[in-house]
Amino acid sequence: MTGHILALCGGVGGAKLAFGLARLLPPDRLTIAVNTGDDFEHLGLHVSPDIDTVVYTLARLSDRVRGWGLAGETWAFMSALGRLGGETWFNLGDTDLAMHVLRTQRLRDGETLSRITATLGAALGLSHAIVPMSDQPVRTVMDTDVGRLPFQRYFVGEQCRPVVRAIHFEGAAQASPSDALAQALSRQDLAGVIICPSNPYLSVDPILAVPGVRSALERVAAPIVAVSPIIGGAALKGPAAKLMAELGVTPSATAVARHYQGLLSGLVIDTIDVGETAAIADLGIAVSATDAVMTDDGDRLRLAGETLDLVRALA
Ligand code: FO1
Repeated sequence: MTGHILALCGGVGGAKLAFGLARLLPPDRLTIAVNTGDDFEHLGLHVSPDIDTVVYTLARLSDRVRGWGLAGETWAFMSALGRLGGETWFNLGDTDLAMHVLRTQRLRDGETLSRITATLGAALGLSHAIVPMSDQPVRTVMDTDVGRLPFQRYFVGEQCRPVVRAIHFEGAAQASPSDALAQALSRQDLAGVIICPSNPYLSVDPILAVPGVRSALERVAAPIVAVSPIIGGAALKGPAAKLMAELGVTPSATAVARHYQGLLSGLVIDTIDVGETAAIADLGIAVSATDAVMTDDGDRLRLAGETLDLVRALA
């Protein structure tokens, strides 16, 4: 297959597939557009969790157990912060701090998040394009049974315990896609779009909420293929299944297919969900069933390869 691939990506699960895609495709054939709805200001620092998870994962620096942050991290800053009575509900590791301090300083100097992400990625040896969905602030906010919560307060502070009634992407209406995302969407040689196995509601919907993204995807002639983050009715990590149930949706691969209906031409599901093939096919979406759990680098490469195979088959 020739041509360019655009991957839409959130944090941990998405980053694993992005790692596989980056191993299989040269830098000039892949753009990884990342959710920034989880971004927030904390202790005066600009935190971009999903961008950092993708950058650290591709640079092979991420903590494989936590999924976020750096391997071998130390937490002296957090201890000192706690001793002084500072906020300790959100953890910034000692080495991870460098990323946040530099990003914050450069944003204050007027650089775009796109440019900062490119230069910090390059400093870590990355040559693939990891780009924010937008250079304007979009903030995910949760309406819950305990009130309105900014995303990280819900996710980390409250450990996703509150019951979610609705999700908002503040600022989305005023935002525009980053230049690199807009360019990828309008490339003549776009061979496919891959929606990584990230939370559809929390990680992919913010990208689709940026004006122009969904409509551009609807016009894309190339196949759009998603990898289901729901396996056997559960999410491997994170609150996707709990959230779907709270929003009145039974968590399943079929529900993921329905969520993206109108965009998708193909869905990669786990073999455990193969019984859902007919229901998904009824939505006009082609199905490829495989082992969709990514435990090691081999799994990441295999699943990325199988996803590209489905893109190729649907072209
Ligand atoms: N997740 C946690 O569960 N607890 C944390 O204290 C935490 C800190 C943190 C710091 C930097 C960063 O880039 C990510 C961090 N995350 C933490 C992960 C983050 O909240 C989530 O992975 C995403 O926002 C959801 O995709």
